[in-house]
Amino acid sequence: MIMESQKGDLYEGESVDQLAKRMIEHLLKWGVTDAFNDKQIYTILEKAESTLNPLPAMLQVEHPITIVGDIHGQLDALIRYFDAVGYPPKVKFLFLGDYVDRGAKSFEVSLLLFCYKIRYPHSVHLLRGNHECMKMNRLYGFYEELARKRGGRMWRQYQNVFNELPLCARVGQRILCMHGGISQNCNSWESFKALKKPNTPLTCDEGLQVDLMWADPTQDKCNTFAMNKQRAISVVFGEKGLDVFLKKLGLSLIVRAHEVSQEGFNFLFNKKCVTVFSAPYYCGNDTNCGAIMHVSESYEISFTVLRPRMIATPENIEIVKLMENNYKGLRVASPDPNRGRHLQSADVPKPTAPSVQLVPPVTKPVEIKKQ
Ligand SMILES: [Mn+2]
Repeated sequence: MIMESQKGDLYEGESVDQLAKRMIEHLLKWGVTDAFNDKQIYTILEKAESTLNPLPAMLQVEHPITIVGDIHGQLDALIRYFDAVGYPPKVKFLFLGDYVDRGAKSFEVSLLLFCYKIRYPHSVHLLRGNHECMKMNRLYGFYEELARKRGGRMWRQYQNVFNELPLCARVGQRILCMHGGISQNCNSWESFKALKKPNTPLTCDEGLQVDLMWADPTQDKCNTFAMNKQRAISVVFGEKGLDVFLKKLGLSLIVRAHEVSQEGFNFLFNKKCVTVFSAPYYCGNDTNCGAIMHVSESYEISFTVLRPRMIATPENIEIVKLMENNYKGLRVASPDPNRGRHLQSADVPKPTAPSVQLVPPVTKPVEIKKQ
């Protein structure tokens, strides 16, 4: 205890920005927060809350930008992406939520992202996933992790930060990003402008906000919207539903996360919807890649893919072989499977490239205040 108070005292008087800088460096180097006492963590959480608080539920961000899907506490994967493509603020990032639960380092992942948000509010944008809701992260790992590492009171303060996360972001004027999907409760930009960030478990579960965090696309017969039976919440949306939505809002592409994808990304509906999932080897028992998506200045889309990091042992040799087999068909060989694998533009399906080839907006895009 004496040690801890000395550590706090040692840095008495340092600014929140200096503290955030030090925390980023420590997390990147050691992957833990042991050098920081609870008071310092609360300082970061309160600053994150006050930084996010003025933001509307829908952000306007500009490209070039790199979009990151579910991370789920996989700190090493997040750092591998940064290593492969660059760190904030040099590279601008939009995160689509689900920072916590499932993986072992939800605390460290969320803290690292909050520190980046505090230091570079215009280069790091954070959206809310369904796991940044109390009823989810109470049950799927984050609560236990934090109770073990810091105590249950800090988990409560975390909910105050999560409540301030925006729900969606428009990139330029052609792309809309969210964690889950689209909603039949949305007919215009006015719906988005009127949208409030939900701050109770009840308001997380209703209207447009629940679909933004929970909805899934479906290739089934459902052509518009139907109940999302698999998740027992929100909706599934089909191509026709998406077409109407895109047309009404003058958009070309929806980027969402929320579902595991074998290659880390997955296009649907004639490249009008893409899923980006960034946690490779999800939960330790899935053999999926993780990917992040780059949107260039001219709306060209490309991906950086991470293969799951897995070391063969006598116990898991069969699954390692299976994984290797799965990735045979991938388009580019990776010189180092544990580093980012950059697909060349020729190898990447081009959903929306270049901007002139995008489906032209039918309605005139509405100006939305930049963040
Ligand atoms: Mn999710």
